[in-house]
Amino acid sequence: MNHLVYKIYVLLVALYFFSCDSSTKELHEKTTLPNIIIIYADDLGYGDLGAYGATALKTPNIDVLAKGGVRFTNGYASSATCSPSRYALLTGEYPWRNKNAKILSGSAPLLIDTLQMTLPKMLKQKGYYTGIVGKWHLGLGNGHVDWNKHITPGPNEVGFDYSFIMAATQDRVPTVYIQNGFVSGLDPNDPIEVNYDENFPGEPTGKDNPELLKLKWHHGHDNSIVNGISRIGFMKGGSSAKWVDENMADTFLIKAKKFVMDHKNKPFFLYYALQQPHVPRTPNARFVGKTGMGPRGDAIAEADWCIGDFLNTLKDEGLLENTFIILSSDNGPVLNDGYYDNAVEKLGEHTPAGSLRGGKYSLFEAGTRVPFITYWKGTIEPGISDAIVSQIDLLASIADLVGSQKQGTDSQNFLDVLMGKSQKGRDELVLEATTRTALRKGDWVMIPPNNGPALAREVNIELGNEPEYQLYNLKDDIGQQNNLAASNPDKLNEMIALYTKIKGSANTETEQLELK
Ligand code: NG6
Ligand code: CA
Repeated sequence: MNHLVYKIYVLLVALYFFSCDSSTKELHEKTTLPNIIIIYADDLGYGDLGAYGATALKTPNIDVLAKGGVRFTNGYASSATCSPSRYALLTGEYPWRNKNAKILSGSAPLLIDTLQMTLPKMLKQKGYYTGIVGKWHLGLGNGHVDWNKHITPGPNEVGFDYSFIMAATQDRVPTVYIQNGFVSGLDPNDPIEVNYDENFPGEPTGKDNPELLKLKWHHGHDNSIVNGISRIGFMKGGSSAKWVDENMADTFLIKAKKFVMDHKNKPFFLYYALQQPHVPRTPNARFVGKTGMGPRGDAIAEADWCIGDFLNTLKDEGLLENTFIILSSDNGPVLNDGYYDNAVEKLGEHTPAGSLRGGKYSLFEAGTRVPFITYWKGTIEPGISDAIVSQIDLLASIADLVGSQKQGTDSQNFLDVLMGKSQKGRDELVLEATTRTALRKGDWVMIPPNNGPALAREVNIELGNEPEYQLYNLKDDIGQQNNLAASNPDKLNEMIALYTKIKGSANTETEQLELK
């Protein structure tokens, strides 16, 4: 259906059913607003998918989405790490505006203000049933969480009707699922305690008890041991509630499918936040050895299978024609992120970042430029778009789709671009990596001087830090090899002026220090 006509139709019907009795309302809800699903991977790189050029690694199910929808070649996460990206995805605000938007510990307080506008809140106001299944990593509670009681505020207080989450990351305690604010499967006689400063007396750790480990830590990750894997942070108790890493993908998939089945008769929004291929990479036995690339490749194969199975549910239920799906990743790829899992050794010819420079944590392109696919059977025409799109714009764009005026601070409406109707994406975008920022405008990227290390040694990723300004033209130099700052002062000054105008006084303390 023509997009504009569709929107007018949605608006008229929405106006109509607000004046109807509840049974008429229900009837119309079924045929009006589309379901919306965000499928969000963790640390999946620009080059990790078949649809984005991978050949050694096969991702047939995600490729179906890419081939049947719009595959964006210039799609961005808002940060090169998880929590800031997810913050921006849900709030439409640049993470560098919030000084606490950094990689959060498992006991960090909720990062989103409960008064802030969020994507699920906006959709809820429009009558959607909203849910999150998977990785949260946006903090919980007010700083002193008792994991044995109602854990609040959390996702349910910022717009989600339903939540089934892991609190932070697979490598951080507490290693339990939390459903609607309560630890799932917890035995009250075996209470959970979490501490990020010190261990509980007598509890084994990866550092002191390497003989108990089935997966050895490489850097960090030497605290409490759960399921033979040592984590970040200390945890005690909660035995019956602890997750089994190898079953995590299936657990999230089952919950995501159940969410769809339970709410298929009215508009729903699902944020399906897969944990793969973040460390520790623990594919189920069904996928072990499938790619020859070790756990990282196998975890991506597993994620791809999960997405295929999930899409089959939508198909079987006849929902694909009425569901807008967005697939992306929270940041770029990393190989050794703290465990000896052969990600480097077994990589072979595969290039997780494609032809981009850097990776997770980096201000270079591979930090934030990620797979970005939109799919809506029968509504979005298949194609490839080179328009610059950012996850930060999903709030304003989806608001437009459902007829809401709500917006986040930095979120702009690019609905037509997401629908493949226009190629005119963002003019400019601030890129972020652990509070350092850069500017992309058109084909150009400017990275301000930064005295931080050029290379993150342990993960072996170039961070984009240089004591001098960097200026790259991505059209000719996608791998960011030729710094044109000295040879093109006019462009450099134009970029600096725009960057300063956008960032204003919001420069973070870290950056000011590093720029001094
Ligand atoms: C880092 C962890 C890394 C990963 C990252 C968060 C160490 C040494 N490294 O601090 O393993 O957990 O945080 O990743 O602890 S993210 O994708 O959730 O941002
Ligand atoms: Ca991540």
